[in-house]
Parts: sequence; C-alpha cells; structure tokens
Amino acid sequence: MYLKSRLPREMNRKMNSFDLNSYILYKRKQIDGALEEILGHTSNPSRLINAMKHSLMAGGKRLRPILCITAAEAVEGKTDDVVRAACALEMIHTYSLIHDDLPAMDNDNLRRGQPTCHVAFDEATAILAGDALLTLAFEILSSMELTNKNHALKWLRVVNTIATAAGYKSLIEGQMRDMAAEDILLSLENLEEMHALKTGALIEASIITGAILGDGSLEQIEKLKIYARNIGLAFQVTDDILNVEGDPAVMGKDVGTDQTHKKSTYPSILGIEKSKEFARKLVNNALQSLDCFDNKSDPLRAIAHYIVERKR
Ligand code: GRG
Repeated sequence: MYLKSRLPREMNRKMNSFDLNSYILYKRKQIDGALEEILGHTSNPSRLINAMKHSLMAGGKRLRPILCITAAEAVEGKTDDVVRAACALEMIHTYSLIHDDLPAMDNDNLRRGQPTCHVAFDEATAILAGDALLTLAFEILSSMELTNKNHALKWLRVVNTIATAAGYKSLIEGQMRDMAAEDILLSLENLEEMHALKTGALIEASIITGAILGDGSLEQIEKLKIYARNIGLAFQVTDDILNVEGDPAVMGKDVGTDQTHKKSTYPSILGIEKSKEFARKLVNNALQSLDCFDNKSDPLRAIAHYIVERKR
C-alpha cells in the first residue's frame, strides 16, 4: 500500500497554501510504512533483522527519501515507483550511520535518540546490520517489475546514480577523508570537498533519482543538481553549527563531538555567525536554481529553508 501511494488529493489542495510540517509528517508516515512493509512483520524476527530495524526505524528525519519523492513531484512526472527508491536511499544512509558510529570510526553511543546499533546489540551484529541494509537497498532497486526497455533503462540509471554516490569515489572516500582529518586543520576548500563526498553525494543522488523516476528533462536535472549541491552543503554547515549549539535532547545524539575529535568544521574555521551567513547564502543559491520551476517545486523551496532552520 505505502510502496504505491501518491500524494492524496486533499494534500495537493493543501499545498496551495503550502504547509511544510504536514507535508513532512505525511511523507515520513508514507516512508516509514513502506520500510515496515519491506522488512516484514514476522512474529519472531532474527537478531539481524532486529538490529536492522533498531537503526532504520529509530526515527530519522527521512530527509533523503523525502527529497527523492519531492524531486519526482517537482518535475511533474509519474511518481508511482519512487517510494521504493526512496526506501533504498534511507537504507543506505542508515547503513552509513551504523558504520560511522562503530568504535573503529566515531565510536558514538547515541543516534536518533537511541543507543547506537553496536551498543544495543554488539559490534559484529552492527557491522552485519549495516552490510545487510546496504545490500537490501540494491535488492529493492533491482527487483522492480520492468514494463519496457525505457523503464528498465531508467532504473538502471537510478542504480548507477545511487551506487556511484554510495561508493568509493563519494560517500566512502568522504568518510576516509573525514577520519584522516582528525587533529588536522583543513582548508575551507578541502572541508567543502570532503563534505560534498561524505554528505552531499547521497543528498544529490536522492534528488536526481527522484527527477529521473519522475521523467525530468535534462535541463530540470541540471538545475536540480545545483539545488542539491547547495542544500547538501547547507545541510552540513548547519550540522556543524548544531554540533556546537544544538540541544542533545532535541537532536537525539551527542553534541560537542566535533571538538572532542578535533575535527575541522565550518564554525571552527569561520566562526558561528559567518557559518550561519554562509548557510543562508547557500539556501539562496538553491532557491535561485528553482526559478524555472513552477509551484510544484514549492516543497523543495520550503525544504531548503528547513535545512538551515532545523533544530535536529
Ligand atoms: C561509514 C561509509 C560510511 C560513511 C559514513 C553519513 C556519514 C558517512 C557519517 C555520518 C556522520 C555525520 C554526523 C555526518 C554529518 C551529516 C550527516 C550525514 C548527518 C546525519 O544525517 P541526518 O541528520 O540523520 O539526516 P537522520 O538520523 O535524521 O537520518
């Protein structure tokens, strides 16, 4: 049911006076329902499934899957199958968080307001739960019922977009650079490049996936790439700011960790106020890139603002 659902008519009507909170709540429900459907409701789940669910269903913001669905809606195309891709993106994101939290990496105890996967289970189980979510994502992406050659080519493009963003040239390389950068003062240029790989690539892939599945034109996809790059970086700058002045109770994770790990961040290089100014400039760039879109991209506009105003 959730895997096929579209925006209901009353929600479309509501979008005339666009209300981001209800939009996000509705989308989260849709994504959570679809994720539950994929992982199944067995009465006696294995330890591995419990560990996967522990992290996946712990209440993340669902930013990447929402962006994926929202981009598909913005380019006007059919969006029937997009929830499936959105779920795969959330699984890949969750795998990266589980592995990032491990003792060999950031060694964090709290994530999404819950004990991290290796704390709730054990290290080996957390590694396997991450591996399982990553591979399940590609199982889902490759198990579409393909209706014709064009449909098959579209999904192949999606698999390639997501695999490239999650792979050794993007997300994983970004993580390598992040670990190598502890105790080292990075230049702004190197910091930006690291974030483009570690955080930006998957956010961009989420938006491009939605645009491909929604049959966006080449021009629309190019504009959405600019939007994605700007909000991806704005997201990271805001994340750095929240790590300094966020409330751990609201964020569901520890704060001050960047300083503990002696990481180069936007606030450590630019200071808090200049970092906020920079984030706002990035949001303006993102909004400009949407100038040629109509009001179906209002949710993308509202999300750009949300990214820098968020408290978690
Ligand atoms: C282990 C291969 C590998 C990669 C890890 C994503 C990542 C790379 C590390 C996460 C560390 C971190 C705090 C990055 C900053 C930005 C970020 C990705 C935050 C978490 O994403 P949110 O805020 O989280 O969207 P929720 O829980 O809401 O989904």
